[in-house]
Amino acid sequence: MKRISLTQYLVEEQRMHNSIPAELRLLIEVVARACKTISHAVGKGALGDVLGSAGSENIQGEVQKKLDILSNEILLEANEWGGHLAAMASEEMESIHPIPHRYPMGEYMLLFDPLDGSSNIDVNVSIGTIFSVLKAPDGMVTPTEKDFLQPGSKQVAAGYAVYGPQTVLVFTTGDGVNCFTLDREMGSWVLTQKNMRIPSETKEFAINASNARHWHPPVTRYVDEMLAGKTGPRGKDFNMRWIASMVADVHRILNRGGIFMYPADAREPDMPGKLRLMYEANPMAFIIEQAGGAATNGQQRIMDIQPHKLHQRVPVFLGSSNEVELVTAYHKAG
Ligand code: P6P
Repeated sequence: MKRISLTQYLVEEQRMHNSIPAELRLLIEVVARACKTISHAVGKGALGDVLGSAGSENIQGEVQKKLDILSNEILLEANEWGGHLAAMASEEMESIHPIPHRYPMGEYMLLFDPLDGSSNIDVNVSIGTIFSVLKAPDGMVTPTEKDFLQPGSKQVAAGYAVYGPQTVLVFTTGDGVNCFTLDREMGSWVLTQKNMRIPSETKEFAINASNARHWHPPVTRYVDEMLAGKTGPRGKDFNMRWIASMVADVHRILNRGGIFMYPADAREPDMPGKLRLMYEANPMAFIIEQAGGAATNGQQRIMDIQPHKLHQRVPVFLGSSNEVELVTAYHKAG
């Protein structure tokens, strides 16, 4: 494939499909540059005094790592001056972050999990950044949390970066999914995979199996049938992976198929799973569907869910369409 830069890709997409207006192109380039900065900070590890906990908790009641806070600040500072955004929202901040009055407001709203997979930071396992882009409602003057509460089907762009053996940036603007690899010597993002497609069949599933005793019956049925292997009802053997970094599990599934599951379970009856709808499930669902996969909460398409709260959680089943359809059918059968 011809190696082209992120900027050339965005300019050519706009020229050919008129799908990436200038402000959206600026947004994507600014987020990509912020991910490059985060990758550099993450890569320093113990040499950069960035490991360990920050001694604070986020809105989710989770201990914040130093890199969680640093990554959040990098994304805020990178995006507030460009005039492309009206406001931002982050897993690491309780309320939304309007653009400071000293800067012009734009028509987009950016949501992100600045560093997903934090429990893996200190042990050098792949982590990443997830982002989602919505349009500000027409006529909005002062952004409020309510303006963010749009279903995932309203997203105009979504993407993630994985800080792993390679640093990659994967995103969609609604016209397929492309992957860019960071050329660390040149400091540039280079197109390395075009129009990624997820196989509809798979032999690999991802779930935290230590929670098996807490699962609801449809999940237990679905996983047990896979564990029964060739002689069981599925008639084939399955493999399991669980990296505990959603970005890394999703990137593997985009590349070779699979199903990722974080279901609700009996541990917290009032908590519908662990993952957040607005800046984890929705962006990943957009990417997965754009690559030919499926994403549901066990009952309905994730991108059809009408949000009620900025940090609400949702059960997640996403990946190879045939598998997502089967586990969703088991939920509907009860
Ligand atoms: P568990 C990371 O903390 C995260 O939000 C996702 O990236 C990951 O898939 C999941 O939680 C891991 O959760 O319960 O297995 O540690």
